[in-house]
Amino acid sequence: MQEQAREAVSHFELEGVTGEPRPFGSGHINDTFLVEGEKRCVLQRMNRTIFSSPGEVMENIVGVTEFLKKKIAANGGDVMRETLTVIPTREGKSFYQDTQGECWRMYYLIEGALSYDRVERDEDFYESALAFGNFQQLLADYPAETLHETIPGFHDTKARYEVFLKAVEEDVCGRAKNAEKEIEFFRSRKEVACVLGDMLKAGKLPLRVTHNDTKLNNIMIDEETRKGICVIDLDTVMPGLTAHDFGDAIRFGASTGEEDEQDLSKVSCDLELFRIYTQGFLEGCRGNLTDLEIAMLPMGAKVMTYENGIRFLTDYLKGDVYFKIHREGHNLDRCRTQMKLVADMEEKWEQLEEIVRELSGI
Ligand code: ADP
Ligand code: GN1
Ligand code: MG
Repeated sequence: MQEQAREAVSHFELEGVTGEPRPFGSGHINDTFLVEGEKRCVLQRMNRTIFSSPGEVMENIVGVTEFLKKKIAANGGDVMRETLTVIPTREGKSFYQDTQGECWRMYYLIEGALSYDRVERDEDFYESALAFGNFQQLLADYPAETLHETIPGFHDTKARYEVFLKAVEEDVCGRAKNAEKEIEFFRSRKEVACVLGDMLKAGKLPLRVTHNDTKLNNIMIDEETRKGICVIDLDTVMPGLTAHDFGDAIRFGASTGEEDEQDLSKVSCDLELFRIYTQGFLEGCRGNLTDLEIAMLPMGAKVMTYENGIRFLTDYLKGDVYFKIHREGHNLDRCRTQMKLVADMEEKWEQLEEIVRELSGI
């Protein structure tokens, strides 16, 4: 891939590149490289199994980043650091397709900022919540109808549950026997898959322009000011639910263990981190959430953890075709941490609801 990465770089409107593209970051989806030069950049080979229409993904990203740049400028912010900048190809396109059909894109590196795979400082988690809440507010008047659905039914948990059942039934790799308890765990809670989708269908929850992948490592924290300076990984910006954005951030960042921790005694939902994120997120949303949206925040955490659990399990059963894995059984390990978190949230349910009530005043 190295050779192709180097070749791809030469097609972008960029001077003074030095050295080789180097693997970078820890995302599960795209192949990311750091490119050194006069201005450091990030090169990504987009995952074309997952994103079947890369042109549509890039149209969304160009639209959203240009929109954000106008708002950032109007607020006196730094347009080069507070959102991504798509570097065009020499032909003026937003991505380059190589002879093998692989699609490559480039952004300027957000300098002086880091993304974290776990919460190292509580304040960082609070700042990430402010930034994701603010991101949603900045996009509140984005023309949602112009956004392509880059992954159909991305957070349609009910549809994902059906896909999971089918994977169990087909059992193409003969792995279901290794995951009987896990399969039963999600089956016995199948109502979780419908709660938010049903409320949306009934018109009780508003559809907003959301990020849909609010993992802590999808935000850049400024090394000096420690502010959540830039929201990245914009592949799945689409209409969605506030509870999904809140919930995904909680399932990843408020866990006391890593997403793939094998020692489950280390994994639980930290109430203090839950409180800190809730506070930051509500502040970032600046009072623009409905009471029901706020009341559904704990449910968002549970649903997103359940959803990721069945996604990891489905991928394990299908032979690890979606998420990148780095060891045997990696997706099963990830599935187990999500189960542990769902069970822990169930135990702490009253407390999660109480924290939200207390901080929001609903
Ligand atoms: P994936 O979809 O695979 O998660 P991301 O777009 O999130 O891909 O990129 C993976 C990682 O690369 C991020 O978590 C972040 O650490 C780093 N990264 C991506 N884009 C930038 C950027 N413009 N500036 C700095 N770091 C970046
Ligand atoms: C993927 O792209 P990344 O690594 O930030 C996935 C998310 C999952 C997450 C689990 C497009 O996020 O939906 O919640 O892994 N992104 C996509 O860690 O499927
Ligand atoms: Mg990412």
